[in-house]
Amino acid sequence: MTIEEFAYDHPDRDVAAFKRAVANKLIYTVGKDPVAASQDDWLHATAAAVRDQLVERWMATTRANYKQDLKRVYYLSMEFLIGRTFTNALLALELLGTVKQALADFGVDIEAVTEREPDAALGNGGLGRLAACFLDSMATLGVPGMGYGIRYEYGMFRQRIVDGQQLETPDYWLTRGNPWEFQRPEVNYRVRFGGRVQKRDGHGEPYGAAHWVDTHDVLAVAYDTIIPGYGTQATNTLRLWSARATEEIDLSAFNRGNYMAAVESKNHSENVSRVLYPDDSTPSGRELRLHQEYFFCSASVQDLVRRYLRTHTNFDKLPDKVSIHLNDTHPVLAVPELMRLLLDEHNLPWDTAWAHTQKVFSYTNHTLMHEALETWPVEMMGRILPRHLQIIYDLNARFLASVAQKYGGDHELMRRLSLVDESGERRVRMAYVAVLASHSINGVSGLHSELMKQSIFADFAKLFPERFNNKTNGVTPRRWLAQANPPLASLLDARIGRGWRRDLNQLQALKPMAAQPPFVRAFRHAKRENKLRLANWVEQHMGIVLDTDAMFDVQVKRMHEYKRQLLNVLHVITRYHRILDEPDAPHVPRVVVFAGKAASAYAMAKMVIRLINDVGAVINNDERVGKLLKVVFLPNYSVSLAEVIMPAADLSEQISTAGTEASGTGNMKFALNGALTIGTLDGANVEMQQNVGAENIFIFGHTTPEVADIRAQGYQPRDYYDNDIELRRVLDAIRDGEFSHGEPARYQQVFDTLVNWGDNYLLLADYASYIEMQEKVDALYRDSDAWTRMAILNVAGMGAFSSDRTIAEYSHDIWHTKPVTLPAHDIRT
Ligand code: 4GP
Repeated sequence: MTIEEFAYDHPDRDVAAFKRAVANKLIYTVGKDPVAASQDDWLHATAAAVRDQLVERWMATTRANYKQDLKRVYYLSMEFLIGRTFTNALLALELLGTVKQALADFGVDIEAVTEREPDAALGNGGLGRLAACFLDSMATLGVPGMGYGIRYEYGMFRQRIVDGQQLETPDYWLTRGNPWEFQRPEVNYRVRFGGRVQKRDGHGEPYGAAHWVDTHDVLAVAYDTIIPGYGTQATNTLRLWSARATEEIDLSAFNRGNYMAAVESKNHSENVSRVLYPDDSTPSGRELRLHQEYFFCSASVQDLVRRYLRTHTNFDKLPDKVSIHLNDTHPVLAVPELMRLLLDEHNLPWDTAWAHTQKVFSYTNHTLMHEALETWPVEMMGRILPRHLQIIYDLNARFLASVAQKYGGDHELMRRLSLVDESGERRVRMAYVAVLASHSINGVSGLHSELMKQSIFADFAKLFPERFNNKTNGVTPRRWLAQANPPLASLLDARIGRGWRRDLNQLQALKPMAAQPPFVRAFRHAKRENKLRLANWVEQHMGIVLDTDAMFDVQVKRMHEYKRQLLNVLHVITRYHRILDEPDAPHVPRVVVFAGKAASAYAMAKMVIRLINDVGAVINNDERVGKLLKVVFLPNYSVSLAEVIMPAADLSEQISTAGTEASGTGNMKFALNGALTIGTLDGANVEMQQNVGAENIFIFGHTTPEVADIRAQGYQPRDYYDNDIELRRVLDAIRDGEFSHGEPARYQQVFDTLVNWGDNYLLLADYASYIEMQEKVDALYRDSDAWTRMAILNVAGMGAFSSDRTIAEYSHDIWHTKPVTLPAHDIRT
């Protein structure tokens, strides 16, 4: 069903020619006889044939970028959560139908082949997936951009659920090779660690140039992936760095029979790009993380400076030709690294180097969560990156001197603004380095950008108000609608044309169609197909049969207390109790779907996963409940699984405590695929409400200022427990082992967290309004036409949430880039 309906290739595409190309690749590149080829072999052969076509565009774009001497944007990110590439590439090339037919002629099913491709899961969550959407939009808009990151050998861990609990296993995604990347052994840079700093003769102190000596070096080797634009020839590059030892094995140790010692140093060096760092709540491996951050920053900055110097003889034009964007603080070491190169290697005076640096850098903040705001112990940084620490000190001294000049000796202010936190173990505040070095600092939704100015950067926002701005996130409609949702995509194509792929505002044309019964039916039919697809997935992978008439109520995202999956569980249990109490009442059947990974060291998040599974086990096996309620936790949430889940949702749960979710992007993907949102006024939900209309979204709960008030007045969660009988029954059920019979005390801690230990994220304060809103959701679902009309109006209102809009704003307001000019491409839009 899916791919067939979606195929829309040029009629003159030559299936026979493509077959020859694939057969050639299979035989001469993969080295397999077609009669013996596995699905993986077909995938590799087909990918190689498809890649050839991308390469032509790629080279044309690169040539044009050089010729037009355009300003380039370097998007530095520790994470790129790309997912699969195969279908995305076929859609970009408008080759899906051709390839499907070519493979079918060989007796090969394209969907089976597609399923063999592993996800490139080089990211933890929203921040990494946003980076991937941005690459897609930059290419589509012709922004001369390049992503820089790390080629982790092991991406995001695979999650298995065993006895209801999360089990992490390594994700070795490169087992069968990666057909999309080009290794560039000749593009390599020496990245230095440790050692010590010597003053350089003839340069004045302070702020002079220096020699960094006696270092331990690691090589960064480039791997390039092509990022095709949609409906354009423009094609960009994602360059990922892999660590190589500068010296191969120690042969003398090897000859002495000491095999472990022979490879030890090599392994040590190459560990730098081995594993994606789990995330900030894991204390272990901090030092490795610092190595990773510097490793990719140094290689990237060396690379972009080298590229600049290919066409320039001095640095005067650097700010006109180069923009470096910091995706959160993880790449902040690029700041002192650029300064080091300009000062120590290219002999620029400090003031010139710093002026260039400030014009080149811009920074996006993605979270206000305290634990995610990076700081590095001065001791550690001094040991691993002594020259960079020195540069940061010099920056700080100059900065604080200028503050003192302006505000007199306000020591308290200086203490707050200092790049170094002196309050305990001395630590470098990486976000402050980013703010000081950047001409633009943005948050990722209107609300978040405001809160950012009022909270973590309050003092800086007063000093440099002109630097702060907002860029609300977006998602790429190519992957998140065209690719993920063929039934809806082909319906839209038939009714409003194909242009929405590049101009999502065209979805507005759907508005009047919400009143047309045939369209409403067709829309519902598309949703049904998607629900069936998800139900099949669940049956195949989990053996649970879902009723596709039931409302699919979905919460998928990282597991975190602030995202409040636990509040959703409280609602589920409330429903369960109501069904048991009143078996004959007209309950609306629901399937409650969860998916998401918990950081391995985050005990509470893991406990919530277990609770969801335990609650599911009880409810799903309770005959009294039957079809009225099912609870499923889908294992190993990933980009490719999200592509199955998002289109199938009726209800999207975006229920974080107001003021905690920077933006959210899942919220956008769901609404774009025709789910209705139940959510708080948090992150981009606020702007979604404005765009789809307050009457078309289920908003509940306390607002950000109300949350602040409740906290200021001394929040007492126990009052809610004492005064709300239904809530009390739910919490008691958790505490008393209703869902953990063998071990009644298993969830005592969950109970205590909410009732006795302060309920940090105000679940109990929002419970009543959440339940009330869920009742309204049920009432609407009973009227399936009204529900579908509202879903259509949601899709119609999502034009603003394309990452093309976001990137156009970054490009215009922050990077000041012009698109590359290429011959018009003949894709029909
Ligand atoms: C996430 C934020 O939590 C999410 O609200 C936002 O939509 C996303 O970034 C993209 O801006 N942050 C992270 C992180 O993923 O690691 O801090």
